[in-house]
Amino acid sequence: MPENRNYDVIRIEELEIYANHGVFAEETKLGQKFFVNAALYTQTRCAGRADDLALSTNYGEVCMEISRFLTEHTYRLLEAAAERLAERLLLTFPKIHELELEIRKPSAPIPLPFQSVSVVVRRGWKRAVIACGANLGEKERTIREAVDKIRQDEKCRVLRESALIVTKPYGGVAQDDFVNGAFLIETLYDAEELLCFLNRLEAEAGRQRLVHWGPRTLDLDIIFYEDEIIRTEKLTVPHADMQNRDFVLEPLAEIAPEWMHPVFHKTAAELLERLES
Ligand code: A4P
Ligand code: MG
Repeated sequence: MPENRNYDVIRIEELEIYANHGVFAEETKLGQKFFVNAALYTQTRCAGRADDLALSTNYGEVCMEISRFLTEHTYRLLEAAAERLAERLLLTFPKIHELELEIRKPSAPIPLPFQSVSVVVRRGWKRAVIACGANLGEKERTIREAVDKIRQDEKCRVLRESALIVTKPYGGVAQDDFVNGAFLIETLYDAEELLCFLNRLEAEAGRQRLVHWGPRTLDLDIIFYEDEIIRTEKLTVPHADMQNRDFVLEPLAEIAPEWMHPVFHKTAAELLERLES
């Protein structure tokens, strides 16, 4: 974890679309030709074995969606067109795990001889583990409501949920017992966007930040985000203290025992075993 699946590719080449993207007024008024190339990373084995389109992604429908999207919208930048189109395709076609998308603009207003300019983006569903904790109010219900909200967000899919466990407070602040758990998700948010989304859910649950490590209605921490190592002012991933917390490692080992910690190079199950010994 993240699973090292071997993805197959469905490729679309040089799909021609007449649309109105550009910075200049003439471009948005008159329009011009764009060409789209896409590599859709997916698994085709089942569809291939069964010879059944219902088990695959229909490239005809993908082409129609690309055409519809690029003609219905007007963006100043190719970057914006590519970003939004990539998101639309990932949300519309659930079997596409990741995609590479190129939008080419051979008639861009450049007063020099050139063949084409293009923007290429690679976007996809990312795996993350979120740990949750609550020790104020209706703890279990607050956590279950938060997981439901995550499930309802179109940019998140909840893949696995651990059991919720009751734990003694850790960190030296005298307070009520906690309920803790963890869940495995796939998301289109990057790590910072995911943190913002989780902070919003904490606020909606009535979270007030009064005492560091103190009582809270809801705490949602990012434990892992793919195998990324992030150290910014706002975010430390993997979570900085996870290796010392049985209330994180126990649920984590239940839902993702093989997930390799990218700094310690130990699996979740090994980290739990080391803490318990
Ligand atoms: N932040 C940095 N990295 C992350 C990350 N990976 N995930 C930043 C989430 N947030 C991250 O957190 C402070 C800031 O950490 C955030 O604004 C974010 O930018 P906070 O939740 O606002 O403040 P806090 O609760 O005082 O700190 P923290 O670190 O979330 O608390 P902990 O470390 O989660 O500890 N005992 C038991 N048994 N069970 C518990 O769940 N929880 C705590 C809180 C103490 N004792 C506990 C439990
Ligand atoms: Mg937190």
